Amino acid sequence: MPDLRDHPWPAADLAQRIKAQALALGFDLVGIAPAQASPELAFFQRWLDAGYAGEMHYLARNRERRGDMQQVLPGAQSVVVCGLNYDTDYPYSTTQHDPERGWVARYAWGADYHQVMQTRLAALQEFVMTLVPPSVASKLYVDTGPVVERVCAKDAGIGWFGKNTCLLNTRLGSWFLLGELLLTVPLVYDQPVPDHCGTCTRCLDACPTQALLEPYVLDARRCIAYLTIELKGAIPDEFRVPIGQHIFGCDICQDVCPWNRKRQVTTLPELQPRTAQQHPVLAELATLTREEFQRRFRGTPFERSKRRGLLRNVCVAMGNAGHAAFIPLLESLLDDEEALIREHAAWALERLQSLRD
Ligand code: B12
Ligand code: SF4
Ligand code: SF4
Repeated sequence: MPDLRDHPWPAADLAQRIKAQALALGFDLVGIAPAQASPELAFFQRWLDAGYAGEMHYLARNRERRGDMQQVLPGAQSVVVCGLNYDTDYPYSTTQHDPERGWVARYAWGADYHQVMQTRLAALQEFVMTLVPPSVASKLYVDTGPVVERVCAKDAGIGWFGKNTCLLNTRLGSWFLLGELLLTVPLVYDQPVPDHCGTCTRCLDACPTQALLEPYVLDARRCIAYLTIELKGAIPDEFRVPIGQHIFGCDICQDVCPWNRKRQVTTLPELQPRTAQQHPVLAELATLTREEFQRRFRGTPFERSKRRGLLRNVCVAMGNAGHAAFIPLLESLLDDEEALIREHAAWALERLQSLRD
């Protein structure tokens, strides 16, 4: 058998083979961009300067690297961007109003997507390495790397920036996650696609916390996804009522998007909803000990908020649900070991009282 690495492929053939393999590995979208500074990266720097990142200090810590792929992988020439559909055949948050349950963002209903994406990207990386000379370097990232992923994906022709800041694709709407493979080899590149938001402003109008300050600008400090997952301390008072029964993330600005009406669901077993995560019973979550939390949520996106963050959110949701049956549970949380949970339980009891008056 000849070693393919002795016979490097022409850029166009190589690009085609990489894309075909990405699809064979289960990705739903794939595109390739040159690893160069994109004009949209200027927005990222301005966004940080405006303070919209809140406590997500990791974004500012390596801001130069995020703006320059050469610092991430010296000699980088190409970025292969892969998208994974995570939509499943279940209703949108905007149609669900069960006072007994909390609402969880769609991406968090199954296994932790970082793992799901990483396994496939690593397989793609291995495949590419069988086709290129051994001197070619590569790096893969999903979410947590120093890469502004939506910008790479836009450059790779995967979709356009929606006014809700999500990347949208005509076939999948915005229900897809992103991962990248950086390579020090030139490939044939895709072209960005045109904007399809037009005059629509549904996402801006629907956001309950006015986190979308204007089209394409999200103040994370106001976003329910940030408040329920990334924020470690107390949820500012002004957002507790608008959060409603969201206990982990938020999809409202995607649920109302006309591009998400056409549903194409994933068959990947890892991303199928697990009942314990999808629409959990608030009363069950309120009584979880630290050990029970770990057992129930190991390997899931909930590990990020920890018990402390989740129960803080559960208190807020119970207060907003206006359900008198929650009173004894909230009263017992007034004695929780975590001051954060005690404070939010007290707020929720007051809120329930005010709803009954
Ligand atoms: C920090 C972060 C967050 C923060 C801030 C989100 C935000 N909009 O900035 C919070 C916690 C709020 C969040 C929430 C969510 N996130 Co998030 N998040 C990230 C992360 C780690 C960095 C994003 C970032 O750099 N933000 C800073 C802003 C400035 O960058 P940006 O959002 O990419 O915005 C670009 C455009 O808006 C454009 N732009 C800005 N202004 C303008 C103006 C004009 C005119 C134009 C044309 C363009 C433009 O340039 C910006 C870049 O410079 C990425 C992973 C990554 N490493 O990139 C995931 C990521 C963006 N998140 C993702 C997801 C799935 C979500 C949620 C749906 C999860 C949920 N349901 O709770 C929500 C969606 C909320 C929303 N409407 O964006 C996916 C997005 C997939 C997609 N199809 O778009 C990513 C890519 C993770 C992944 N690997 O799949 N997230
Ligand atoms: S995720 Fe929710 S809170 Fe954040 S911008 Fe969208 S609608 Fe607003
Ligand atoms: S709701 Fe409308 S404006 Fe917002 S992202 Fe979708 S199409 Fe664009």
